[in-house]
Amino acid sequence: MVNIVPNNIQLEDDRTGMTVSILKRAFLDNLFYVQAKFPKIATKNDYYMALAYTVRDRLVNRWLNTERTYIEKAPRTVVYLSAEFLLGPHLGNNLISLGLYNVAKQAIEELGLNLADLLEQEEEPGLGNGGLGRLAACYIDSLATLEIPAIGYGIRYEYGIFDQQIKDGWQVEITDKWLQYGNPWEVARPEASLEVKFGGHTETYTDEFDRYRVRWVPYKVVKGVPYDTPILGFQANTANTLRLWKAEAPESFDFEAFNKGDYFGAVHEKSDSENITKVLYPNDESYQGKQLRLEQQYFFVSCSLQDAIRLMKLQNLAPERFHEQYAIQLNDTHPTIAVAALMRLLLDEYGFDWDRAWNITTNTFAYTNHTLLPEALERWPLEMFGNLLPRHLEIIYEINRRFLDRVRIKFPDEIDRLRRMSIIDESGERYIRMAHLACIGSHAINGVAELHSELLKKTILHDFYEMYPEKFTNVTNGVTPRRFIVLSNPRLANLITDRIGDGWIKNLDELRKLENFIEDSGFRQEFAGVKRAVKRDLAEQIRDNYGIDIDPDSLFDIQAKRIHEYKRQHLNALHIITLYNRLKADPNLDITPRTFLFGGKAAPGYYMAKLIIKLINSIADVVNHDPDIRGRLKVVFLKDYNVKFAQRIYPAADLSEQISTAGKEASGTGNMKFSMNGALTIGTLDGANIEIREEVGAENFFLFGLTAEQVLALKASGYNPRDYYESNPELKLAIDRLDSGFFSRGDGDLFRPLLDALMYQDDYLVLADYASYVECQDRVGQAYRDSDRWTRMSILNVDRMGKFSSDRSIREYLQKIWKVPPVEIQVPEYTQSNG
Ligand code: Z2T
Repeated sequence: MVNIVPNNIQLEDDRTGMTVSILKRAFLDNLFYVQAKFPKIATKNDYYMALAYTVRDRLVNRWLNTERTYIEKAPRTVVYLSAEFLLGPHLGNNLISLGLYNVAKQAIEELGLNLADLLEQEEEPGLGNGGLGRLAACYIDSLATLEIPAIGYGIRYEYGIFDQQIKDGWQVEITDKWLQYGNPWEVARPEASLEVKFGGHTETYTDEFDRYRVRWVPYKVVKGVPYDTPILGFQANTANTLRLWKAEAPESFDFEAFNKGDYFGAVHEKSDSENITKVLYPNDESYQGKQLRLEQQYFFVSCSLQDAIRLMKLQNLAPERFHEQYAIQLNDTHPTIAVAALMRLLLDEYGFDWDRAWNITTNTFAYTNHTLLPEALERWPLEMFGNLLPRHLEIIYEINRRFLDRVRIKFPDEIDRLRRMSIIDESGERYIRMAHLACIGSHAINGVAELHSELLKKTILHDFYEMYPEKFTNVTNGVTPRRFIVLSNPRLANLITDRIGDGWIKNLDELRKLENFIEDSGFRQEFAGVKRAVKRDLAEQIRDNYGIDIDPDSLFDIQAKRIHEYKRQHLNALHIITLYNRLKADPNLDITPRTFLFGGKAAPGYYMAKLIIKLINSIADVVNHDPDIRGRLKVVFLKDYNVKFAQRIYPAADLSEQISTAGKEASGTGNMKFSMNGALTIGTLDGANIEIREEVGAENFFLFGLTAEQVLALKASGYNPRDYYESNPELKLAIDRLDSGFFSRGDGDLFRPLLDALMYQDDYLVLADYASYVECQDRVGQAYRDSDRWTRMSILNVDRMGKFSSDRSIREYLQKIWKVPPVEIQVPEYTQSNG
């Protein structure tokens, strides 16, 4: 119970004071005056909110200093355009950035509360699906830490990624009401709202200089309201802004008059506008050509570009300098309509001629591709596109006409090449190919890991590579060590800092100093002790939430990521069945005890992924309850995997499963987070796994499976999965047991679609890689028995993760693409007269 009223407050209104006593006073003040609660009736959420406001008060001065500096100095600015920002909870991260974590912990404890409980209370903004959205969040963290002027623009989804429940082993989706108790980290700026047009038609007219001009007469207008969230740099004065747009009905659209007293109709139309930012589309790597999704994309892009131009006006800069002022990164094709939208603004609103507008546009944009999977490539039905954005369609036709002229010049008499490269797919129903628009409208195109960038040039973007080789580059992904080590694994962070100081947090390459301690058995023991303690914590949480006892000394073998056939959670499942079968055949077999943990959401419409979740839960039911197993194998599907939970998972892992079919995982970023926390990887030569292995050394990485090249060759030579089934008795037994209903209470049909896909198609070569995977897992099991050797390998994984800091990625983007220098923000001093 809160009962201490701190004394010795020096400044009645101090909002920058960060001592324990000032924080206590501020916390109680916020509880009373903002939450309007006294301790007796305050809920845990009230306490969370009181602390959140206490922290927010202490970052506003940096935030406003940053904003003022950017307005005054008008520095060149990175704009990160992304339909997703998978931020995760803010409170802990902000405490760390401000250097307030320990002081706040003490203050909260002195008030009789517990910081961990309050951190747990925060509903995370799950405004993304997975890796792509989380990458955007890591990148804005690093941009602020590196003191780069930057703005993140995105969508303020009212409902983020769904909450996952498991019923009878199946995934059930629940709406994510993340805003229901209020969001203390955002500031609405209704005064900065903008209007976005949709539909209607275009007209031509001649302007006062007798020039031919086009005007767009829309069918409807939607208002975009910005909500700003501060993004603090770590131990920096920079606090950049993440500006997320909410759609509302505009006042200027007089619904009352328009609907002639039809009150119900007017309200109905209002809710129509608000639908645009209602909900995040929960598909990670497959697109559905839904009009509402295109509306979301155009809505936030239009708001963001208008906003960027408005800021230039405030800075007294003319729009012809747009490309000098902004480097805009397109996070996949989702915001790619920006190419046509900027052209429209420059041509129709500012009266530039085509060549000038095009020069500005292509010098502004750069495009990051995040997948090679063909089902993820966005294509909009031409008719839908034209109905929604008639002027943009005209502009895209003109971009395409001029582009194809150039292709004809570079590659004369190649009709097929023109057909392949056109922005318009005319092979059947006509579509707009957004990746083509992105490549043509950008000066740089990058993949997210070395292999991925090479494959882009060789496969889906090959024609564009031949056309514009100079545009292509690679920037390997990275993750922020602030959230994924310091915040999520404080025991490890403290141990590291104890030995090498805290420079590594901003300069992750300094982790290499740990190598000096590898022969120090005291250090190795402490390191192993950290892992054991974290595993115990997780085991306790799993016992509390699932009633399942797991052995903290067993090998924690974890696969946590979106559920997808290409990520092959079912290959992992086949291995579990294999170990189970071995123990059933010989109950006294001496195997390494393992706990298999899974986490991840399936796209609601992706039946096979949902069946994989059911499969894992069904195996768990049998394995966890079979007395012959004697607890040596445990399987748990952890529901509702999200950023908050991920932060608990990575530190507790011994083994990180990165087992995608080679050539399919563009990069992966979970692989980096696990490794940073001392997990060893079992993985294929795919995405960033290759670079992780290069860094940690082949001897500290469990490699298996076909290479990307071998995958292609095998498919080309006529892959027959049944051959693998017939010739491998363990594989055959595993599949037969599934087929017999052994894991589904006798229902031999339950997993039929999955088994058929494996036996007759197996697009992702699960059966082809099975033997290699199981053999590799056997080596993992053996290695774990030599715990000192394992600890050495684990230490070397942490030690050699420097490359995978998102700070390194951002430095590469800055050098290769953005060319934006840092701007130091002056030390904040709280003043009343800060106008
Ligand atoms: C996504 O998370 C990724 C790619 C997508 O392609 C879409 C989504 Cl939602 C359209 C992932 C990749 O699968 C992963 O390999 C990569 O590490 C991540 O993006 C960030 O680049």
